[in-house]
Amino acid sequence: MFTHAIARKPGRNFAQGLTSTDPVEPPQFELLCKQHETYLETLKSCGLEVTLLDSLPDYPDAYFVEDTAVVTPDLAVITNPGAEARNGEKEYMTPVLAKFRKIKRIVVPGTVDGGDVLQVDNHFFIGLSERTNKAGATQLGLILESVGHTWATVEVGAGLHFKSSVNYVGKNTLLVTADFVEHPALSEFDRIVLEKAEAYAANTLLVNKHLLMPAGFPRTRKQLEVLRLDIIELETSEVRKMDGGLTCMSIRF
Ligand code: CIR
Repeated sequence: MFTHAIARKPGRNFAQGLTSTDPVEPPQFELLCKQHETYLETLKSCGLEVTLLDSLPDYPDAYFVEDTAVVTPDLAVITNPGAEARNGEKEYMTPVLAKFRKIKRIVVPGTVDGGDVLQVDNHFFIGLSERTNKAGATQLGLILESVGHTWATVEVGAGLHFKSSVNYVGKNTLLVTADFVEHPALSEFDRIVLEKAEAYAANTLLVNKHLLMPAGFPRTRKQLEVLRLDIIELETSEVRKMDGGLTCMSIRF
C-alpha cells in the first residue's frame, strides 16, 4: 500500500526540457499545470499524502521526479540520472527523502533513471537504456538485494525508459508494448499487449487499487477492465510532448 507521494511543480520553462517529440501544438504551461493539479488530486483521492516541491528553474524536467530516486520500504536510493542536463536534480531530492528513509546512492560510473525501475511486489526490473547503464543497474540491484529484494536487468531497446513500455497493473499482470511480449524475463507474468496505436498507454500507474491511465486509449481501457480495478483516465497531452507520462510525475511509497 502506498501512503505517500512526492511531486514537484512544473516550471514555466518546462518546454525547454529534453524531448524527442515534435508536436504540432507547442507545449502549453497553463494546460500542463491544470493536468498536473488533477494528477495530484487523483493521487490524494487514492489515499496518498502528497509532498509538493517547488519548481527548479535550472532544471525544466525536474517535475519528472520519478527519475531521481527509487524508494522501498527500507531505503531511498538517490539515482544518478543519465542525462547530463538533469543530473543535478538528484541533489534537491536527497534532503526531501532523508526525512522518510535511510539514503543510499548510485555513483559514477553508474547511472540510473527511476523511469527504468519497475517494482513488482518484492522484485525489481531494471531497464538498461540510454539513461541507465550496467554499472548503475548493478549498484542498484545490489542495494536492493541487501534489503531482501530480487532484481533482474532488461534491455530496453525501444522508447525512453523501461516504464515507457512496461508497467505492472496488478494481479500478476504486466501491460506491455509489442516489443516486450516475448521477453523471457517477463514470461512468468500474464501480459496485456498494447495495440501499436495505443503504445503510449503503457505508462499506466497502479496506485493501491486504482489504475491511473492516460485518457484517450479506449482499446487499452477495455483490455484493462478485465482486472476489475478502479480505472481513472487522466489528460497527459502536455507531458507527452516532453516524453513524460503518469509514472514520471511522482515517487510513490
Ligand atoms: C526526459 O527526457 O528526461 C524528460 N523530458 C522526460 C522524463 C520522463 N520520465 C519518466 O518517464 N520517468
